Amino acid sequence: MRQQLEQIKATALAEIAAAADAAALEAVRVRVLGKKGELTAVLKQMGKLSAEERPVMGQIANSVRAELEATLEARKADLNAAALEKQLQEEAIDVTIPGKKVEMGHQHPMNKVLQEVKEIFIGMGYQIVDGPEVEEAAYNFTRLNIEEGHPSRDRSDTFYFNDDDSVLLRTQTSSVQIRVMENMKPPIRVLAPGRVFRKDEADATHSPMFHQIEGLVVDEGITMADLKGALETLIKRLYSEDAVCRFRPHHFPFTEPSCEVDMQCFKCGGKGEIDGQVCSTCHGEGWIELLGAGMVHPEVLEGCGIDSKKYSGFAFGIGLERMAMGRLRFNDLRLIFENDVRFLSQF
Ligand code: 2NL
Repeated sequence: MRQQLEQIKATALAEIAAAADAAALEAVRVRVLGKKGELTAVLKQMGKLSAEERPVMGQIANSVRAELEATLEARKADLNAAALEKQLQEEAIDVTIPGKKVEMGHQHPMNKVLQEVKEIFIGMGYQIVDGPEVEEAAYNFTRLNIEEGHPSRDRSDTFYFNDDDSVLLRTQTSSVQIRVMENMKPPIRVLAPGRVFRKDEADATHSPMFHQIEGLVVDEGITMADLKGALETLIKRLYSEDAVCRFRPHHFPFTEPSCEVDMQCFKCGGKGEIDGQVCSTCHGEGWIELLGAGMVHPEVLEGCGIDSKKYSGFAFGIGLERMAMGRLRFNDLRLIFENDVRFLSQF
């Protein structure tokens, strides 16, 4: 029996030393020390021993059990420590490696110009308003005095949603101002920036979607002088205090009288040529067209429930892309929509 115990101990110790992980250790423990284990099986035979041998064997068996238990614990601790060490090695972070650079973005150049224009008008007491891009023809055309059959209503120029041409993608943000006049009482001072849509082929100066900024002022005693003052302020603040403006007669159905506003060409100084060459910025005109404007037509006012004998107003419409091209000095509209970072990052 003593030999049996020595044999069990020697085999178990060798297996414990060879165990590669906690599961292998547990298997040894169960096989040797478990309820149905080898050591228990030997102890069950103690009954066959003489009264003198029994306590001696009992003592040997207990010391084998104690030694195996202690060795198992020690080996388990060693394996845990080794596993932790391995994990720490594998998950080590080199805090000295330089970080990945995050490129900082910035506002789109057109948004910058929009922001500048908004701030100039907010400074003159205007309120920023907006409205739907999907609009009724009534608001986009009819109530602006644009009658049935007017070329701008043509299906080749405007995106319609239905067969009776009553719902469309707005072609100008004037529709927003009609809604403002319906809902607000004078004095009115609003600026309506937003996207507008026209069936244009995209080229250097056209896009089927572009941005417009329209303005509207309605109060008692508003005259063309107020219109000129507001627009000259815009142009001088946006471009330069030295900018020279020209107000040229024009026609719009929704304003009377109407005008277009030009700025003297900053490149050639209004001469139309540089060293005998036609100026590439104004194409020899000496002037750059910036926007359209006029005194709100009395019938447009009346159509919104505003007494045209008591009140008058002026309105204007600016193409934001064109304004941005002049302000930031580039000459192809498509650059605005392509979003090529090589272009955008210059501003
Ligand atoms: C342009 C310039 C313009 C207006 C827009 C307007 C709005 C209302 C009443 C009267 Cl609610 N006018 N807007 C006025 C003049 C010019 O836009 O070149 N448009 C084609």
